[in-house]
Amino acid sequence: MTTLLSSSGSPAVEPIARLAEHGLPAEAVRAEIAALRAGDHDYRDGTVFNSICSSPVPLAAEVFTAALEVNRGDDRLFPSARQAEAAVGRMLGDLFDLPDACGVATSGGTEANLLAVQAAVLRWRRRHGDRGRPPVVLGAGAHFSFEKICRLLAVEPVVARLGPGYRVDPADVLRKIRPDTALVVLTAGTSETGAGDEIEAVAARAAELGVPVHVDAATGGFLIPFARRLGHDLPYCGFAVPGVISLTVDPHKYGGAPIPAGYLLFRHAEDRDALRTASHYRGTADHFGLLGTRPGAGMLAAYAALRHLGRAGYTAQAAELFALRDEFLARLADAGIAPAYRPDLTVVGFRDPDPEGLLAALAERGLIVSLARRLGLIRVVVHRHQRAGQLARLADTVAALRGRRKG
Ligand code: 0PR
Repeated sequence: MTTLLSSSGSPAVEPIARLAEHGLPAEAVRAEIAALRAGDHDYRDGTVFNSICSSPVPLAAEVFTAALEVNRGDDRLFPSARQAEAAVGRMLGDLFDLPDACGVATSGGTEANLLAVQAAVLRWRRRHGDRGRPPVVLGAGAHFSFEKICRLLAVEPVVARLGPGYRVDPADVLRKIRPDTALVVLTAGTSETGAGDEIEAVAARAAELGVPVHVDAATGGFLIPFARRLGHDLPYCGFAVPGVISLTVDPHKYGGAPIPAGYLLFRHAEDRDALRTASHYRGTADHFGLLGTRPGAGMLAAYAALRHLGRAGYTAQAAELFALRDEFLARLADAGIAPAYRPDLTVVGFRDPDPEGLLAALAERGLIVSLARRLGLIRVVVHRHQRAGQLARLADTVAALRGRRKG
């Protein structure tokens, strides 16, 4: 097989144009896969600074690979996955102060957010009928999954502006609520800046107005409760506030579980039940999510991560991540680089006169950071796969590149 060199300098496999009549020996296929994967980054190699996902805890990886055939879409064959899903739901419900948790395992945050909005739309339609686009108030920091969701569900997005620290401005959210608002979406840890919206300030008042709140804690769900336990002054995230009716949390982000593992929790069983689809076969479970055939391995592995780490394990992880973040911020400060905001969680952002140029120069050195385009910020995500030395090297490289430009 021929390998070419792609523009990024990594080997690229020659495009395969057809399905060959005769299959290749396993060794040849392995070689092709190795060539395909040669361009991939390894979380451990000190180059990945853009990702909210990481390598799973080893036990969760072991459980996942041993359960490759488990189809969550057929719980007569694989009752283990249903049981794992229910147990994960109860553990997450407990974490977010919802003792009678009722939820749905999902492929990740996008599907969980979609189902949350769909439940709100169904509720709205019952009250307002089949015509019109249900208005959904979203912070300007909401994840782009909501763009897809608004399009798919014909929902009208009403965007509230951001306040200090890139958290949504609670007063603007409340101003944007109308009598027919179907849902307010708040984010507990945005993907761009890690900002944790002030849920209590908004949800209690929204509840008085009769408007339900969905919390997208896909990114912050495995950080905020533990950071608060460590004494960090972060807004509460959970169901103890009236008005919060659903919450997205992704074990495959900071939960130590492999992809795919997302979860949507509902306060009221009727919201989940509104999403029910019966299968055509007797004895096969009803579906609440979007996907049919789906890996049971995801929930078995998430179960393993949650049981193995426990509250103490996640608290220790949060402590380590915040220490790494603070060392990184100190190293940037030594080089005269100030963050654009005081980070709530593990996402550090700073400005640069030529962000595109900086991004490209870092990529040339194999270092992957992101540019949060709508905010014009260079974005560095601190995660469990990094070591302090790797973040220090990144800070030094950024400083050197900026120095060179000035000189
Ligand atoms: N909500 C929030 C707050 C998120 O951060 C994300 C994903 C989602 C919803 C959607 O979740 P799924 O992607 O699981 O459907 N946040 C990451 C992001 O957009 C996803 C990601 C992760 C992208 C790792 C790149 C990467 O390397 O940054």
